[in-house]
Amino acid sequence: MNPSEVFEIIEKHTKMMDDSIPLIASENLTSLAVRRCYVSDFGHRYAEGRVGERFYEGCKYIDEIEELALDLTKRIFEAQHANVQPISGVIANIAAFFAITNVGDTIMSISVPCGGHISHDTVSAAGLRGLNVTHYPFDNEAVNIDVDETAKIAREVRPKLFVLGSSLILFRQPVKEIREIADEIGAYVMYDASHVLGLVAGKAFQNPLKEGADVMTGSTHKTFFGPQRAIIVSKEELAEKIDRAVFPGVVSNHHLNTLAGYVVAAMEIIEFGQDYAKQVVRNAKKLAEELYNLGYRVLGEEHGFTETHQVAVDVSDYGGGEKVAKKLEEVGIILNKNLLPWDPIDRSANPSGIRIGVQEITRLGMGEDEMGRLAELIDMTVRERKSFDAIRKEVKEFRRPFRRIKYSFDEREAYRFPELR
Ligand code: DSN
Repeated sequence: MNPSEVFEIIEKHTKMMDDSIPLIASENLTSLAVRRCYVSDFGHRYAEGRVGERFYEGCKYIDEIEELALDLTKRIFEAQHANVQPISGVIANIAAFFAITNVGDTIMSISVPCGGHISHDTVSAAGLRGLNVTHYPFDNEAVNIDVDETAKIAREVRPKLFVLGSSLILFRQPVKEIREIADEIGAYVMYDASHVLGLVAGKAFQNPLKEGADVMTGSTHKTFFGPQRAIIVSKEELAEKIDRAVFPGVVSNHHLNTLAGYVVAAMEIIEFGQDYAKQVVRNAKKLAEELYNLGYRVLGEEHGFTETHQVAVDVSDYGGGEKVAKKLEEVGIILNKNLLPWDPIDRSANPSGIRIGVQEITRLGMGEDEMGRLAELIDMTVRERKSFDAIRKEVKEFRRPFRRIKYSFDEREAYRFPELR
């Protein structure tokens, strides 16, 4: 056994990613300033409990960081209450379910083929909480919830909670309309903003809290600039229930190095988030148009293709999502196969679609000018217009100038990594 084996594998992975075009919609890069926090002593410590009410000594500086995290989160999302302790999006969702619902309650959520996250369903967090799940009726062409049909079903099943937000999310969702239905039957509204958190923060997408949601959960590493963890923001009246559901409910210690990284990311979002979010949406729209002009079935055609970082393409004419995603991986274009609204759930091994996210390449500095060439590289591969060896070289060449992380303080100030001891 030799630890250098691990570093060799990490090195190979890093080189692979450096030579690739990263288009997984749930990923992003962190700045050097954020990474600087990962390797700090915070990663060795415990801070169970709330700021100022810890179960361990030695937490006075950790408290300063968590206090900053809470203040910045409330400011960014214009929220009455924040909890920054969940260590992932699913943990945040489980905590929210524990805070708002009881075993045996019914919730409404978006089905996985229509874009919903597994944690909104019985197979994951909702099931762990013992909830019954009714899926929203969905308008496949609009790639969105059918509000009129939802109202009818909701009056019958009387859900305790409406869950909004998705993993395949192209358009704003009808938060105000769902709020009205919820008020009629006395239900809560929760929005899982994991995918769009950075776009909400950058004011390029709906802020669910301002449109009537009671709670918003979200992971902090997709369109937001943070390390992998999550937040819950809510109305003040739910504060105590949410805090108790998080600790001692589903979190004991909460990874304090990434908490510090989250604070730096929140500062980056305040400084650069609006420019970034606008550029992300512009890039996604441009890429969708380019692919459409090349003859691909891009979802959301009648509605401008996308309002987020995502583009969804039906590639069933080319062997389906599995085959296409694997081909693209061979040339260094990394994305994922995805169920589309008309796919049965048991097609998840080879769904009709692919999902493309432009948030990471935007952080690397790509703009609309690059989207035409990116569409061309995707098309060349899917339709096998050249040898994959030749395309792989072109992909590497295309990626070469985009090395630095933009929309960060890194270029203004030098953040030296601490001497490790
Ligand atoms: N399943 C992840 C995705 O959207 O890629 C989110 O957890």
